[in-house]
Amino acid sequence: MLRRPAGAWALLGPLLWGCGLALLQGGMLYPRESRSRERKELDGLWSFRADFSDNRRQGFEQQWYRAPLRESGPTLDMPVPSSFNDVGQDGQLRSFVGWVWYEREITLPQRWTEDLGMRVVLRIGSAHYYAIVWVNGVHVAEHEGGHLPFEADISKLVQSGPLSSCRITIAINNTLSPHTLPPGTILYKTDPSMYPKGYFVQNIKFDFFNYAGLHRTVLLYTTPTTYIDDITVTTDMDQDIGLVNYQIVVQGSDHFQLDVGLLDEEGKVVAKGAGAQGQLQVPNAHLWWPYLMHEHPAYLYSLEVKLTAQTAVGPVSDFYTLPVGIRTVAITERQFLINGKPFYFQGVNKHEDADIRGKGFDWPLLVKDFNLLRWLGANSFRTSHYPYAEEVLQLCDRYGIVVIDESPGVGIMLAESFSNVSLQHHLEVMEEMIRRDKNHPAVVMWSLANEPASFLKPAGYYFKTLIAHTKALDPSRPVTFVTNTNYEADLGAPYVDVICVNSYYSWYHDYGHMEVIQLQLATQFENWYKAYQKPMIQSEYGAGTIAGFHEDPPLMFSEEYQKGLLEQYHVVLDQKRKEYVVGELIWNFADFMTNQSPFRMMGNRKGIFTRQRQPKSAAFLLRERYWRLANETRYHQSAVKSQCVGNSLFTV
Ligand code: GCB
Repeated sequence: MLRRPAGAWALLGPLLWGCGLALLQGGMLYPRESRSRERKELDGLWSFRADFSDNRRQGFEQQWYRAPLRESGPTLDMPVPSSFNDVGQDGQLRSFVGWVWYEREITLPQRWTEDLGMRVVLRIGSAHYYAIVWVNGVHVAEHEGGHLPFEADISKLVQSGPLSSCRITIAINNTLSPHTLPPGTILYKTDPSMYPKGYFVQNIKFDFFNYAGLHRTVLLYTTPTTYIDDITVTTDMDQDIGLVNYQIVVQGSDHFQLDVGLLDEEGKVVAKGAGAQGQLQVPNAHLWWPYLMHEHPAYLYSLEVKLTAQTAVGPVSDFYTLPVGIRTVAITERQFLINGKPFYFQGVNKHEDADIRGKGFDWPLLVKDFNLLRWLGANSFRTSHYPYAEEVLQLCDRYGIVVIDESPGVGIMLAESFSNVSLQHHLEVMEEMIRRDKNHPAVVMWSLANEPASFLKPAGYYFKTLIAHTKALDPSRPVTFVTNTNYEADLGAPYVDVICVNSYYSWYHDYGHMEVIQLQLATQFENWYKAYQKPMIQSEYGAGTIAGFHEDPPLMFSEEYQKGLLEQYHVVLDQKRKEYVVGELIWNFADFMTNQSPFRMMGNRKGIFTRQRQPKSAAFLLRERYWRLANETRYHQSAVKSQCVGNSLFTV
């Protein structure tokens, strides 16, 4: 998190980004209620204004954060969480680039403002892309990056006077530069015969709409002033004894006691410990298994942590409960092992994307997506192309859906985006991401980037450094990035644990010629494997398809073509998965919005579901395939049985 005066930031102008962020300090535990913690969600309507002034700096020049936003001009009602782009009728707001301002006035419970033994924290789940936050006109936080949470301790501010009301102002800039993640460039168009004065566009090198706003919950939560700041859990197995290693960081006092207990799903304590770090041993442990790999997948224990401390204001306790899945992850030259058994990623790539709300978090959508995933027989997905909401990973933990957790390193193409400034930011983003997601059993691999220009000379050093750093932060998970570079030219591939390759045979070339797919795909796998002897994942493949378009013989964009193309891929995947291919992830789970272009018809149509989550023919094809693949492993028998005979697919 970057903290520097808002004024200094504003002087840099709206379209440039600062660099050299300081490394984050402290934990980023998901805010859970407990006996010692409360939370107050600030979802709902906020006041909103986009700064359409020429330099986009009027908000800073007039200090819109100093007084209620309505006093400095007209405001709109803006829902949170949501992207701001698609909720209105204004085309200019849809494509707005620069600073937008959000504001919410709230009343705090009296206790929160009076109890000096209480810490009040403001947490912003995601603000895309650069955010500055004020409370009652006082600058409290700045953050770079659109997909990870940040916090500000606002106790002093809310406890300093008689006021129980609190005005939160958040200015957000969605501009992308060569050093942001994802990167982008601002292009000023200066030909006066074609463009008005000052005209500029935001160019991007990625294929999804650059939605912006407060995409996830904004909330306040409390802890005691001496509190559990961070918990790190790793797990292992010794025969049938589950090993849970924990490390706890406490802030606020050096004199405290920590007690931990591990509870099973029945609430029975199965192990106990004390102190800031230790190992819990669980005889006959229930392992966390992926969906369809076991009759009782996704077993979660609860790690209950109790902190007691003596402070100036008396004895203090803090309680935090963390779900824990006991599982191991390992790779060999040809396999991806979960709990020592070969795991095959039969899954999808997703986007956080839907009508109207854009990238705004939405529970009904989330539940629908998980129901579709399980209907499909998918056991995994990649968070293409950025970290998803924490609630998504929580559901993955609960349902056994395995995750390749991807950073926002998408579209790293320019030489400038491999510079030290960019690398430094990417290192910090990996820290933030690992700090947030490290305890999810569902997360089995980190993906650092999607389709970077990894053939450029600086890419070798860039990925070597980034991968080493990621492994140092988390030695327990394999690391990859997703490539579409030729196997001989890729300078980052030597450092990854698993080779993830995207290819679009018979789509972006050899249009309409599905007969070449098998040869080209087999060649792709064989070349990569010969060069690296590492397990491989087909991390993207697919075809654009307009739901309801039918052509037989198949033509591009018809449902028949999408099915036909997938079937050709599956022939080769079925051969190679017996050797070293450990997964296939379809592009994409659902249609999604992109920038406007003659190559995109209302967005990218490679979904096997429409943007409204209705199936295309390919969804049924894939469903048949995924359940058949599941059938071939021996760990899931009862799951498949219930799928075949039961009314509900979700009894597993
Ligand atoms: C890719 C990208 C993905 C695109 C997809 C496509 O290789 O990784 O972001 O959306 O191709 O449909 O072109």
